[in-house]
Amino acid sequence: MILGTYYCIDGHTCGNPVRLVTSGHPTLLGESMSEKRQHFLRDYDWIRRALMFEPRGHDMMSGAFLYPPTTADGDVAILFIETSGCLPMCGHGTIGTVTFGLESGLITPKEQGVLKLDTPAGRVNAYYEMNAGKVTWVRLYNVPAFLAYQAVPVHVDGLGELTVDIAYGGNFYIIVEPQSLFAGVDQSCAAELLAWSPKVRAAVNAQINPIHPEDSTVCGASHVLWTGKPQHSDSHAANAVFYGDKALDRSPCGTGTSARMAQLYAKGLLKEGDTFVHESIIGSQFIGKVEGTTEVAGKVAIQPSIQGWARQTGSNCITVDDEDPYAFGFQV
Ligand code: PYC
Repeated sequence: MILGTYYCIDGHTCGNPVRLVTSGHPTLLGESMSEKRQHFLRDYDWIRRALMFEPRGHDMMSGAFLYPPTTADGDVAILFIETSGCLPMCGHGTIGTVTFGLESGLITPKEQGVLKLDTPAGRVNAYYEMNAGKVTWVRLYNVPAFLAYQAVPVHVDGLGELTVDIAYGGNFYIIVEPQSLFAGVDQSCAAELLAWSPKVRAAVNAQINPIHPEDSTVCGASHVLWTGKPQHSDSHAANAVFYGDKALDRSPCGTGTSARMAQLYAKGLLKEGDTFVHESIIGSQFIGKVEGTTEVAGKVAIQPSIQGWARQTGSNCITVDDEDPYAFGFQV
């Protein structure tokens, strides 16, 4: 029996996949996208697994469903799906979703040039430029980002002692800067990062398990952000973000860049108004900016913005048939 048929626009944001699912949306209960995300996780997570994992997806696969806005002034709501789960917020996913949604006519803005987005993490405004039916760039004003824990010593089995920071930028990030056990990100260390990251994440969550002070459903450090020197002279820094069980983000990671800017701001290394060009493991760039400062539950936070671009690569009609032994995906 066919359990679902999903039309999708496939593409990428600065190299990382975005699969915008345009049909087959389950009806989700709840007032806010955070509540709808909980309902999806409870009853429909099989759709995420079927569309993200092999044989229909792959380790890095990431996507989104569009929903009607959940706020009076919102244009559209986004539910993020990924191999790592159902994220509260995804920066590269937002840039791709906005691009493909506008280009295909699925999203109609109330006001040209800006979209008010309802995401599980909260309001995100996306400014964009469109030329001859193509979106040239998207700049998203993300949810407030903050440094949650600084200089946490953590013992990682098989690796040793690391010192990490934990910052929030729409998801909680474990930030690992170069130190005696880690020389810094470059393309040749991808295999090591894939092997170490799950251990670092498990050790940090066993010790701390961060919880967002305004939404306890946003909890646990889901991503590990390894930092390093950039390849391009116009980038300020490079990073490689690990997510799920086997993924290294090919984009510079929007929520990760927000978390990194919050960490650097808290340490006095960035100030309000500063631009921060962040590079991915493949050399693609996001332009981040500390737009302003605010507070989250009494903690200093920044208002980050992230600019990037996305391209469509094709369209897809995916079926999930319960007679297929791999209907709900697998990982090797
Ligand atoms: O761009 O925020 C992001 C993101 C999260 C996971 C992968 N990319």
